[in-house]
Amino acid sequence: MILVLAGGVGAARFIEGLVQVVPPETITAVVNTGDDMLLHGLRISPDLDIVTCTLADLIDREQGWGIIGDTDECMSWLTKLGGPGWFKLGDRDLALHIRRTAMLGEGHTLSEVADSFRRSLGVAVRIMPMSDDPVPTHIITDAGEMHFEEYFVKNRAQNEVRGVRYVGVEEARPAPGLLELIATADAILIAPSNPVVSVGPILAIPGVRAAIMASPAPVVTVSPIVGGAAIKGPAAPLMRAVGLEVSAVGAAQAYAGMLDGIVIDEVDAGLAAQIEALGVRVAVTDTIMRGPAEKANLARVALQLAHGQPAAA
Ligand code: FO1
Repeated sequence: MILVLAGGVGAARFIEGLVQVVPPETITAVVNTGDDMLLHGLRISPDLDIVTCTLADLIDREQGWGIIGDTDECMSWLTKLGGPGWFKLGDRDLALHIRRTAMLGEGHTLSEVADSFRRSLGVAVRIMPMSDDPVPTHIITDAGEMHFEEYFVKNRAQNEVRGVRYVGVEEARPAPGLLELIATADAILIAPSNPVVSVGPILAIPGVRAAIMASPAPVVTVSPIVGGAAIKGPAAPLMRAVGLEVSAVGAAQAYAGMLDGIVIDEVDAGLAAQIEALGVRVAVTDTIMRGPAEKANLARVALQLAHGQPAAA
């Protein structure tokens, strides 16, 4: 079984590559829920929905989030009635949040909801949240402390970042079965996601980091930083705020002590020796996931690196 630690868009695209090279039933995605929030009284789980809808081929591919062909009738009425309009929820997308809120209200766990959604949408990859307990990511900025989505979407990542807090993480429990999956995985792949606000929350759940360190499975990541910049999203200011260099070296350092290998982009080939000096194996390939062929190649290279073979880029 291959375990993927996943954020949103980058992780979803990476898993689209993996399903081309190994049977989808052998993959489990453990997804960040630090971006989850309550809006309009509804439970929103952006990364779970992005991974599920991408693998179901229902995602709006231009945005990387939201549902293809969606409309905004409900949203325009919500704002007409004085509701917040900064986080766009399409009519089809709203069905996910309404159904999730209803199921949670009936006593189901978030793990059960995630599993039910992926089965209903025909996704063979197993999808689970990092925890059934809420652990919202807060960004500490010059304008105060705020939820990640408030920083990222509402304020367009304009505030100066001073730090990051995973609220309530000390009391959070790993999702049921997660520690056992870590212990028995054949490989643990850390998707090309933001190390601070996507993978960081997963690793901060008590017991998860220790289980990964104790697992015999090789741990391999794909750098989300190419040529000193994030492929998507606010990785740069967030990495800087926690003292990480915004580079493939910084991406490797984010997982210090647990990483066996990292796949870096061709433009960063010059950093390979510096990363290898940290005791981390390096594979160099094209990491920009433009289409199915690039995604499959990236997945193949990551798996080869995990299993100790030289990369055939
Ligand atoms: N991202 C935006 O930049 N603006 C939005 O209005 C927005 C709405 C949204 C709705 C549902 C969903 O599942 C994701 C949505 N996202 C939106 C993406 C999301 O904010 C982030 O990309 C992830 O949280 C980071 O992985």
